[in-house]
Amino acid sequence: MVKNIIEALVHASEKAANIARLCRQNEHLFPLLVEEKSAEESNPRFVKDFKTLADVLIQQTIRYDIGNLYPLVNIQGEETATFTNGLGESIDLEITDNQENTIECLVKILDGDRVAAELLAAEVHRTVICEHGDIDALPDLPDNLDLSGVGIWIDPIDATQEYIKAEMIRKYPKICASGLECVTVLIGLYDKGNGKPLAGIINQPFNEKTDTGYNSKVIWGICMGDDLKVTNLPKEGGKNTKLAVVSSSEDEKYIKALRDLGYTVVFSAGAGYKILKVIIGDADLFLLSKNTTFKWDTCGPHAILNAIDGGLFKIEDIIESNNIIELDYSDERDNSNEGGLLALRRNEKHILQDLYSKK
Ligand code: 2IP
Ligand code: CA
Repeated sequence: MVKNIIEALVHASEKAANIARLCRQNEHLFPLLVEEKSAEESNPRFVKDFKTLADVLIQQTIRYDIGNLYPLVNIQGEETATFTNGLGESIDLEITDNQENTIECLVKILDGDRVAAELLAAEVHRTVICEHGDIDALPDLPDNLDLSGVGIWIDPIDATQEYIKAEMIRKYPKICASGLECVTVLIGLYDKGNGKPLAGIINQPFNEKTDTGYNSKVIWGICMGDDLKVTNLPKEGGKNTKLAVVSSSEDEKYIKALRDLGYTVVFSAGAGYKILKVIIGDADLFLLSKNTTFKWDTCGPHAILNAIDGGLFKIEDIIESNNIIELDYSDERDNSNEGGLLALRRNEKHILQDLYSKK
């Protein structure tokens, strides 16, 4: 019996991390993940994109597990659940309580690869209790929390390219430029009425190498009004680093502005990972001027930032009109975070002013 929906989501994030690790570590599944065959050389009936299958499988598993416990909550994710195989058949990856059905569905998608289907289905139907993330510290949620008024955004595997390539480059002691460390599972809960993020989980499946594989790092945060702001982060918020993390494709103009303000600019992959670095205090800010993130990338991390009195702001509004507007999740027609973003760990509005003055 779980304490509340946040605990259920933490366990779901760990099941997602287990599936992500299995696909990389299992000798039968790993070749499927890395061998992206060209259209000519691949068997036309074979699922072309195993990494998308891993993504969809994780998303549908979280949907099923959480939907079972909390049927009122609206759950959305980055992926759609339909695959079209080489025969032109559309197959919906649907999870039910019947493991055999999951196997048969996966066998169809995987063109008869029963070994892979059974391995994946076993993980999907496993009961997972997350041992990371200090679940005992989860608070009670407000009695009046109406679950029909909340939505969930899932990014099953953020930084998919890093997940496939896995080439780790570490330029700063605590920040990777690329590699498996940049991969995260992101889950966010938001208020459908006002669009504010309410709670978030970041699970980093490849955080710590062990003798047998990897362990997760799990960070959660809850921000429900001024009275309930809780995370599992250490109380001490860390010192200022004067480090700014940005995407390797960031505009020169913004990089220069940050350097002029005295920041060391560190390039790194993964939207979720970069916000995580800000949350845990390895960087002071993350700036992204392009519209290349989506609600599933930011909802969960944003809630954790709010829980520590940081924020996620639209960079375009700051630069153009000195307007400080937080991202919100209310408009369900438009999933992209238009106008870029700036993630701040603390309520240090002077950084926004400084950037405005550099426009
Ligand atoms: C991506 C992923 C990329 C990121 C991009 C996201 O999500 O996090 O790494 O770009 O914004 O949408 P960058 O690494 O340049 O910041 P996904 O991997 O889920 O497509
Ligand atoms: Ca993503």
